[in-house]
Amino acid sequence: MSESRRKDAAQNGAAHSTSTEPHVARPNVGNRVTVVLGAQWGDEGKGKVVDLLAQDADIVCRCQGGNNAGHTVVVDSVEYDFHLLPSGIINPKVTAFIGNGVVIHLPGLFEEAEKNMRKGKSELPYCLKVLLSDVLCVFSLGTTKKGIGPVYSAKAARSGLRICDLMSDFTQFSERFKVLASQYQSMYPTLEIDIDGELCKLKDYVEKLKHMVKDGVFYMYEALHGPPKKILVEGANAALLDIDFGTYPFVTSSNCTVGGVCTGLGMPPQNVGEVYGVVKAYTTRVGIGAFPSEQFNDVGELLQTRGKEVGVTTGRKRRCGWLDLVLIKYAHMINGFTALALTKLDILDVLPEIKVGVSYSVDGENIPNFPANQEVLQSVEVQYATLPGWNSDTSAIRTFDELPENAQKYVRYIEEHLGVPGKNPLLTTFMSSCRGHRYIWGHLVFLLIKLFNNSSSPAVKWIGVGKSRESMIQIF
Ligand code: 2SA
Ligand code: GDP
Ligand code: MG
Repeated sequence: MSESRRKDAAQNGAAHSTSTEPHVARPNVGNRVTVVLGAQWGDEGKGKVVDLLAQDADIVCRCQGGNNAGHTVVVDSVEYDFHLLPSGIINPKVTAFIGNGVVIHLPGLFEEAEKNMRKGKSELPYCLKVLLSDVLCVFSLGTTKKGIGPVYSAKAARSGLRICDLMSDFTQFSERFKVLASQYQSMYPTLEIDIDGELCKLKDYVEKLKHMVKDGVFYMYEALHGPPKKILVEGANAALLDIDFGTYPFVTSSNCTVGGVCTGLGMPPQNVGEVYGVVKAYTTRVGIGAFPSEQFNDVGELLQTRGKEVGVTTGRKRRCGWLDLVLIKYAHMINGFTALALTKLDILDVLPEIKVGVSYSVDGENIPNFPANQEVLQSVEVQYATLPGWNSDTSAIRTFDELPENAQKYVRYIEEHLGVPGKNPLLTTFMSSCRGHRYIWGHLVFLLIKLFNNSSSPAVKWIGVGKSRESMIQIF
């Protein structure tokens, strides 16, 4: 077992023996999963973070969304894009697990596996390592891009098609398929479905899927309660696209926040360990909907072109704006991030000054919360803090200490701003000043203070200054 795995196991063990609440016995929770979630409107660089964390992982899971997601991973200058397969699958030792919360387009799944196999130099049997639990499957509607909304609607209407049904009696599955097809045809009268043709194709998948399908709940239970394992969960889309907490109705159809991990994999909340929030150093949004810090000017242009902000799935240009800490704070309230990974800091290298959204006001009055109503959100005025830029190339930098002072300050500003009331300002300042140093005593002091500090402000653990996993700067 590697040192880090041993530490993980020890931490898990410690969690069941040292309760801080007297009289409340904590059960033996088993292994804990590390979760990676988008903290903005998606495309924060989750794929890269998952690939990095998956280096010594045993299992990498997807728990929600479908092939609307587009996660990029760059390894040895080869760019992979994952839509349904978890990004950590580049590690040949990892088992990819697609949970019940995911909606699957079967042809898309196999095409994606084959495409990435062709790109990779190795002969990774991607498909054979994929396990599907009772996921929903969807036939292409043709009219609605990836069909994510319709298939989740069918799930809620209890007429969805599940892999467990496809793998059982095919006659019964065919009946269910016909009911769903006729429901869709009554909703979309011009929709033509070749029922026999589609059923024939689906039947062919039964053979292909046979070795991959497992009971999801049982699989996860065994993984969580067996020997120590590093289990990663890759969130698709992001907090502000969450069906419940996002900028409704301009959201996706699943829970992209931490609750989606439990419902999408069939596991209890006490098995959730680290929750990484992935934060892009500025904000982007693809598609329509309110975007308070959007910049319709040279800054927006620069972020879009320098950041190559183009949708991985659809090729749409992403809208761009300043980092908005109001919405990151909101995402943190929901997800309880234990740490952050800050990506694309290098894109800000050329800006003389950088703005950060710190609060919203409506009709001149500051508001304490992130507005749920879209018209209100459209009308907010953002108050910005202006920080000095660093005007130098960070892309080759690999340690926090080597980052320009103003870049370090930008990172610390983000952490400090996400602090919650009740936080000790003296400790925060001291922690921040310790964080920049690599000296052992600095680390020890930092850890001790972290231990005794009640703050729920998540620390930035990783900073991205480039596309490859090597370009992630680790801050202890
Ligand atoms: P859907 O297709 O029903 O989930 O669309 C609903 C909204 O969710 C947004 N959405 C996304 N936003 C960012 N990234 C996504 N993945 C691709 C990427 C998107 C692309 O990596 O860039 O290529 O365009 C993604 N998927 C869904 C979507 O814009 C709608 O606002
Ligand atoms: P995801 O959906 O969150 O996985 O993100 P996407 O893959 O859709 O979009 C992120 C884009 O930014 C991809 O093209 C990544 O290769 C790229 N990227 C990620 N991190 C960095 C970084 O730190 N710097 C730069 N320049 N590009 C990055
Ligand atoms: Mg993406």
